[in-house]
Parts: sequence; C-alpha cells; structure tokens
Amino acid sequence: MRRRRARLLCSLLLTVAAGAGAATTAEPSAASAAASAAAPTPLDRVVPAPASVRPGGGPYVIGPDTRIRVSGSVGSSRAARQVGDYLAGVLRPSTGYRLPVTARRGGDGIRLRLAPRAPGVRKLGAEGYRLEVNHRAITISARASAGLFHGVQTLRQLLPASIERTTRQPGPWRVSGGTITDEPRYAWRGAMLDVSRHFFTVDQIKRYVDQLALYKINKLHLHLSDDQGWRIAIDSWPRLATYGGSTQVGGGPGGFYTKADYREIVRYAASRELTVVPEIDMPGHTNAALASYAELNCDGIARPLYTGTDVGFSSLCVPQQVTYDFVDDVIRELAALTPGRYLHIGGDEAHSTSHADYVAFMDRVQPIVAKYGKTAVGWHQLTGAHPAKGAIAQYWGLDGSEKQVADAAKAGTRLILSPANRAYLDMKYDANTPLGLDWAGYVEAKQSYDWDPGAYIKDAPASSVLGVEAPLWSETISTSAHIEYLAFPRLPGIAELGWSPRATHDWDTYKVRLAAQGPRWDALGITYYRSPQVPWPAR
Ligand code: TNX
Repeated sequence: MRRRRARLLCSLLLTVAAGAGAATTAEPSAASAAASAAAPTPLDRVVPAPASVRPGGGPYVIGPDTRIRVSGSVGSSRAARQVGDYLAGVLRPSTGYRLPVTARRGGDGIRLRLAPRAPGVRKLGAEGYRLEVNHRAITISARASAGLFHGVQTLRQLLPASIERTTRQPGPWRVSGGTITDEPRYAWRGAMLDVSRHFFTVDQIKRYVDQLALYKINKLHLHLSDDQGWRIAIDSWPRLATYGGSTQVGGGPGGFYTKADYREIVRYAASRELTVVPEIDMPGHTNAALASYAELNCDGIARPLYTGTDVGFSSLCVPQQVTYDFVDDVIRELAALTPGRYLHIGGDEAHSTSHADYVAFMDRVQPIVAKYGKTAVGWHQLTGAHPAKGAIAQYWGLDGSEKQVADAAKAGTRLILSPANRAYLDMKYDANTPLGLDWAGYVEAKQSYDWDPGAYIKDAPASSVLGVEAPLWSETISTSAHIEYLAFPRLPGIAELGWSPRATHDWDTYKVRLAAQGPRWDALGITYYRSPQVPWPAR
C-alpha cells in the first residue's frame, strides 16, 4: 500500500486544535436546566444503541435518600460493590447526594445485581445486562461485573449531561421508565494508542481509558515500541527503555513505563473492564531496539536514535540466534506482566525485511508467544506468512479486497477490523484539520461510522470477524486534548459498530444520538471536533 506521509505539524497548529473544542466550565444555562426538567432522555437515545428497548412506566428520580444497593452470590458481591462504588463516584459530585453503597437487600433505589441465573439474564453473555426502570427503582442485572459496568454506562447517558460535572448541579435526576436488554455484537471492541511516536503518561492513559469505558470499549491496545521509542521496561535488556525510550518524534524527551507503571495501567483498565493488549512491533519498526543494542543488527553496529516519521527502514536481524533470545526475553517479561490473553507482535510495513525472512521470523516468533501462554495478534500482513492456529489478524487496509486476508479467515484466522479510511482516528477529518495524517484520505464522522464490519472483507466468513478497533497513531499528537480532538466524535461510532446489532445501523438516527453526547463531553472537559455533519445542540 502506498501512503503519503504528512510532515510533522508545527506547534502553532497543535495549539489551535487544543483550543478548538475547549471545555465549557461555566454553569449550565437556565435553558439547559429547563430542558432537563422537561422530559427525561428516552431509553433508546444512547450510544452504542442497545440491542432491545421496551419503554414504559417510571420515571425513577434519583434523590437525596437514594441508596445504591449491590448484591451478588457468594464471591461475586465484591465485584458488584466495586461497580457500585464506581457509580457513586460518578453521581455524588454533581447531585450532591450521599448515595451510600449498601449490601442490604430489599428496598428501592439503584440496584446492581450480579444474578447469573435470573430470568432474562441467564441467556446474556458475560458483557450483557438488563436495565429496568420503574418509579421505585433502577435495577441493573448481569451475569458478570462487565455486564453491570456496561449497564452503568447506559444509565449515565440516561441522566442529564450535567451529571458528568464535578460540581453540584440543580437536577432533577430523572430516568425514563422501561427495560433495556443489551449485549454486544462483537467480543473485540478495541482502541489503540500509539505511545511510541509520542509518549503519553500513565495519567493521560487513564483519562483516555475513562473515555473509552463510556462507550463500552473493552480492549486497550498499547503500541509500546516503534522506531522512535521503546516504552516498556524489560529487565533483561534494560537499555531498550532507558536509551531506546529516551526520545520521540520531533526530538522530545520521550519516556517509558516502569513495570509498576504498566501494572497500574493494567489495573486501572481492568477496573473499567478493559483488557490491555500490549504490542511489540516486529521485525520492522524496531529502530529504537536496534539503537539500544548493537548485537541486534546484522552488521553489529548500533543505529542512531530516530525522531522522524518515515516507516519501513528498520528490521531485526532474522538469521541471527540472538534475535530470538531477545524476542523470547521480551515476550516472557511482557507476558508475565499482562493478565490478558493477547500479545500483539506487529508485523506491519516490514519493508526492509525480505519476504522469506519475514515468513521465517513469524514462524519462529509465534510459537514463543504460545509458549508463554498468549494468543498472538498481528497486523494483517501476518496473513502473508503462516498465521499460527488461533492467531488474530488486525486488518488496516482500505477496501477489504485483499485475497490473502480472506483466505486466512477461511482457514480459521480471526479478524479485527481497523480499515484505515474508516477506523483510523489519526486521519484528518477534512483539509482544515490541524492534526493528523491523510494518507488514507479524510475521515469525517459519517465515513467513520457508515460501514458494516460483518461484510467488509470480501469473501471472509462473517464468523471470522472478532470485532473492531480504532487505532490512534501519534506522529502528530502529544497531549490529551489532541487525543480527544481526533477520537471524538469518531470513536463512539466505531464503538457502536462493535456493540450494536446490525439492524440498528442508520446514520440519520445515529447522528441524533451522537449529537446528544456533545453536552456530555463539554461537561467532562473532552475537547472534541464539532463535525458539521452532526446536529450538535447549541452551546
Ligand atoms: C501505518 S497501520 C502504520 C503506522 C503509522 C500509521 C499512521 C500500521 C500497522 N502501520 O506505522 O503510524 O500508518 O497512520
């Protein structure tokens, strides 16, 4: 695939973007307070669209005496309490109510029940939930904590946007009556952050995780190594992080995660029901490693650190044994740090590796991933080698026409779909977007939403599709405001493609639900792009 490289944008433009969607911190206007007093949000006005909605009864009004009642069978009540504490953390600042979280049964209020055998819940998967609202109670039931957590995200969107503020707001806090029964279309609903081209701190990652959780994203893919920086401490090869992580695009100081930092990211993501998928990109995109250790180069000469944005110039030395000792050490340490099942080995744009070497490399590296108990994920170029049994290929092409991908899917390789002209959050929205690249074209909100993951790859069985992922490459971005400007409003669209049944797919109704998120993002301080395609309410 040919792609054009955008030049690094000057800091002036970056500043413009950071200010473009600046958060409104003012108190809500009288008009918006009156609007929230009018009618509570209809049950189907949420993103992603729920699988089934039956309005009726209610509403429930959260008041000063409301309790959050958590329950679960033996062993699971702790998980229910954690979700209850999380919900209380969202609701307390803006309502000003105490909202005690209690395990005492019976009574009204907001009830979070882990009830695997309850009718209507039994048939749902681990991420499904049922949310029932009448004038006495809001009851969220699920088989597992992930379902309860997703149900809580739906509940947030049923409340006025001012619920998201961190200072006390007027209310009333009314929730429409009825029942939502909901579960995802796909098991893999990912977001990738490239922390190599620019380094992002643990706190910046946590902020993004909180935003991903709003839309029921369940995988956080971290692109931990590339030519410009190695971002994770590896004890057996310490210079990878201390030297290989010491810069970034444009020459800034870079950075890396200690093992304690990484564990904290994993823990925080898990508390928001996201699994971390770490990526070490190989055999190309490895200049930071080749700069850190001379012996990884075929000629034994260390490469200089790199701070530009070209791709395809670096390769691990495929014929040498030390390469596999290195890969084994890195994968062993990373696997030990990572509770999730998946380990991403990259494999894209290996333009400096011969095809024979690429195949030989993947033949040796995939078994190492399996040896440490993980499932290998690779960019879809892996389908040009021999994908291991159970391997997952992440598609980043443009039109789904690659026969080699369809053939691999027919042979059992599962697919994650990230078509670059749809799902790449680093593409510019239009010619005026001050951040991002344009090699896959401009990607406006509608373009990003309006496709079907189930039918995208020509001739691939629909059952091979594991889900979707929205990658955010960071050649041109370095702050949380930049992340948010590119992720919002496109990320919720990809999240909806991953979660909602195909039958709910419709741009004209989606854009209205999406527009309703705008005031919520304002309340959360998310600096989003006000796409002209979306009928945002006036600020
Ligand atoms: C392609 S997608 C890349 C990355 C770049 C990105 C920029 C992929 C697997 N490789 O190296 O950062 O384009 O959009």
